[in-house]
Amino acid sequence: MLKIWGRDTSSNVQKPLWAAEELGLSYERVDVGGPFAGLDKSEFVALNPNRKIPVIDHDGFILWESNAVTRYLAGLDSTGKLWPKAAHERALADQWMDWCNSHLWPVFPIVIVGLLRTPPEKRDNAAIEKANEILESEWTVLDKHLAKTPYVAGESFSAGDIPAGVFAWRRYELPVKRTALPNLDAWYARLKERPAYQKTVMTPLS
Ligand SMILES: N[C@@H](CCC(=O)N[C@@H](CS)C(=O)NCC(=O)O)C(=O)O
Repeated sequence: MLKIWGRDTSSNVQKPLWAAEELGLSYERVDVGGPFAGLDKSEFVALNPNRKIPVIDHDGFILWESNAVTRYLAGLDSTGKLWPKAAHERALADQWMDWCNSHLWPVFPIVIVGLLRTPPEKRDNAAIEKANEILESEWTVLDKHLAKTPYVAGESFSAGDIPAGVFAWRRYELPVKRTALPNLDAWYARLKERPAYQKTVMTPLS
């Protein structure tokens, strides 16, 4: 039995949800975090002492950190559908997952919280604009990589596309200034064709 804790509007929760849907895993999701709160409850802290979502319980095995969870789920499938069998492809998938945590995640909340959760009169527009400029220059790095292969790890979609794909939905949906990045556009168009992406990520932002 797979249980996933976390509100489905969270970018980090959408990563394992998307992976689970790609693999056709059955799971139960528990709403916690954001408007549902509950992260400070002792039962939740016992699962994740960091008080963050997502967390999973897979037959009693508890795991947190969205990328680790996504990799774990991907690894459950022995056919390599999401976790490539070739070492260099796996390493590239890993690289781009870590890239999201190091380059996108530290900055994204400034834009998300600023544009979605702050009333216009209280917004720090200069900070939002600056954060968006940083993000655009980060996306340029992925755009250059995607000039070589259709997906981050090579010819096939993999778990490596999941974190960046979750943030790409936000990049294209938010009312921000976007640089022309044709390779990123083409990759994003490919992701949007995936039913699992449509179901778990292409949902209203909040
Ligand atoms: N590095 C962690 C970050 C987890 C994180 O910050 N999650 C956010 C949601 S995206 C959270 O728990 N926020 C509190 C809330 O939603 O109430 C991961 O990737 O899992």
